[in-house]
Amino acid sequence: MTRFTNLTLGVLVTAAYVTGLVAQGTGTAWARIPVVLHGVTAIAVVLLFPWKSPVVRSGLSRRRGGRVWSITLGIAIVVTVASGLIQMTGTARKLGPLTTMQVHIGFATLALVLTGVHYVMRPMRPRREDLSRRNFLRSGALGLGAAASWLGWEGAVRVAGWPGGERRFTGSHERGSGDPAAMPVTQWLDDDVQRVAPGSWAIAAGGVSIDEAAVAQMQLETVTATLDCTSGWHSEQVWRGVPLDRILDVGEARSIEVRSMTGYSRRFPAADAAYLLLAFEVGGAPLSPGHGYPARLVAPGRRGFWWVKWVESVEVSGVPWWLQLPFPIT
Ligand SMILES: Nc1nc2c(c(=O)[nH]1)N[C@H]1C(S)=C(S)[C@@H](COP(=O)(O)O)O[C@H]1N2
Ligand SMILES: [Mo]
Repeated sequence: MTRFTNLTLGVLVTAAYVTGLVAQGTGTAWARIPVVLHGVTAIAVVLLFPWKSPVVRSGLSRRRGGRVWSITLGIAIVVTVASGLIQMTGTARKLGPLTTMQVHIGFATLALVLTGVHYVMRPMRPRREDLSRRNFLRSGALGLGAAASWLGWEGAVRVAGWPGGERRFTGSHERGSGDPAAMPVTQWLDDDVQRVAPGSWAIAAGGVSIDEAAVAQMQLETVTATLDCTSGWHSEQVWRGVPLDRILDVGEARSIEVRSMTGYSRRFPAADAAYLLLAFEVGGAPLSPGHGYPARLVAPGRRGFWWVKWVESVEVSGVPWWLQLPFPIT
């Protein structure tokens, strides 16, 4: 059982991380699949603890190298699981100076790296016996137990009447829908809110410069769309702006690059031009500086990090949209 426990834990920690990443990258109803798998794989890690603890105890008494790493890994997993369970309840937005989700992602990343370190220090070669009938039955039992526990926790969140019972399919909590002033202002990593003076700006779009006067002449469209941030909240607002296919000649282009004054940028499939809105207003008023004045992208069905704020340029390009990192790094 020790070997099964160790191997399975390695697989589960990796699977929980990957499903978490996929969930964070998905903005449509499909997100429910990785979100559920994420919860079930993570709870399976918890269920294996009773089998892992004797291994841990004998390992610690042997005082071999790498103990500090192993202990740190244990702590990282406990904090990751605890912050994940708290995030599900919606009872604490913040744990100290960080949001619950930031704590969760930070410690999860630490746990993944330390799992790699642990494997290098205590390598295990896969063997044919690992695929035994017995191990399949064990995995099946673990999977069922984890699924039942996950349902139990989701049920408990509802019975307790915690705000987490109302989460969206991405797992995010609702904040300030219909009231832009109550919608959080969030940056991906290190951007600063830009304060742009009215009348002083112009947005480059396919060789044309769009300024305040040009926007006043445009026929704007109204789109109701939900911004769903990977930090764990979502907000539905009524946006007004111009679809990108009206200001760009997409022609044979493969992608559209939307760039911020801060240098932050994202690349979109050219085929999405009609559904992407360069928005100037939210809730019937111009965007606030925090929400992207003078213009921000509204990308329905995509997570918040695609909704570029303080847009400086919108340009077609021959580079395919997927030729970029799945998540921004600046
Ligand atoms: N230029 C720029 N645009 C950005 C970001 C950023 O850091 N810089 N953060 C993105 C992320 S992660 C989110 S969730 C939304 C947040 O939009 P809001 O502050 O209007 O709620 O903006 C997106 N647009
Ligand atoms: Mo975000």
